[in-house]
Amino acid sequence: MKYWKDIRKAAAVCAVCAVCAGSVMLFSCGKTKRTAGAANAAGGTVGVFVPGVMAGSATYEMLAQGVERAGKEKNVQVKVVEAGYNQAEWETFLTSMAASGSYSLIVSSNPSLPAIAESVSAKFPKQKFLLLDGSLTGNPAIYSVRYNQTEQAYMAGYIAALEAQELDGTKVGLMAGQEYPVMNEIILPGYIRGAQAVDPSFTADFRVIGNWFDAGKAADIAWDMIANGAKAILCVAGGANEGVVQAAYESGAKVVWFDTNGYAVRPGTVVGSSIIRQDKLAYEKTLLFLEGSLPFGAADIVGVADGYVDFVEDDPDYIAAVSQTIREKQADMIARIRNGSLVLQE
Ligand code: RBF
Repeated sequence: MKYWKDIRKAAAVCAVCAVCAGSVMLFSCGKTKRTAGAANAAGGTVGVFVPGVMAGSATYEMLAQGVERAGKEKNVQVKVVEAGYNQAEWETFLTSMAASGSYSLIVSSNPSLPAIAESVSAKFPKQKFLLLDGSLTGNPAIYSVRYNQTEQAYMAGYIAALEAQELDGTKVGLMAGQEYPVMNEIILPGYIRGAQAVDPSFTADFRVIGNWFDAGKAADIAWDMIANGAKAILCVAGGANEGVVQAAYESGAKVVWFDTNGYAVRPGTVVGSSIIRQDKLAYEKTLLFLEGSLPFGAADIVGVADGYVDFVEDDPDYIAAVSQTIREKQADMIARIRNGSLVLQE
């Protein structure tokens, strides 16, 4: 967890500026993407804090879509604000949003947000937060819900290994935008576990780009992974994923997608999509807030059995790209998770 402490320390320095600049910062630093719905005096505006940019990052696009759908349904204004890729600025940015007093609720998503929101909450205890894809209990102003990413990564590792076997390989790859505790402690181990359930001799080549946008660097690294024997690569790198797909396409390797359905990105190269239903979760939890029943202080986890983590098996591009034998093996494994005979707890 040291990583987040460092980020928070850096952000704390900037927080002084935030107090001086007040809400002006909010509109000068970041980009207000869109405002939807009519203002509602009872509900106030719901703010979506995007820690990064939406383009290329499916988790953030789904987040905004879900919140906007709930806002529209309840006639509540939703404002989506992109904080950008400079993570040292995020706390300052979030502080400005809370300081503005404009938001009845601030919704955000990623595993670094609980620590940042908790720090902002200490200064602005009335500000309510809904955090997805992160976890924190005990703060009466924060509700969080995360995904069972052991399940999500296991399903990705299983299909990656089955496809690698077809190409006579015993190595799979994982390309991450950056390292963070959930990546190192949950996603990577879950991925390896899935691959080794196919064959215990599988190893994983884990690489880190250092950002969530550099597709050129991602392609260079992917070429190196493929040259070193990785036959299928899981991408968890936002907009940089495109570079991995290009390298895999040109070299005959395969790609597994994370968070959304990615088969259409490159039919025949993308052979798996291990997804989260963040749009649905964001919609439902925002609606709960607008109805006055979001259980602040609590933290939940949702997975395959609840329908928020899944593997896309019915896409025609999946069916065309992956042999029936492999699809049946993948389907059997998923059925075992669904019926509880394969338990992947965190
Ligand atoms: N995922 C993205 O797709 N795009 C991003 O810009 C992005 N930025 C992140 C920044 C931090 C500090 C952390 C911890 C994660 C980030 N993620 C990003 C990963 C995302 O939250 C999630 O873990 C993955 O999408 C896997 O579900």
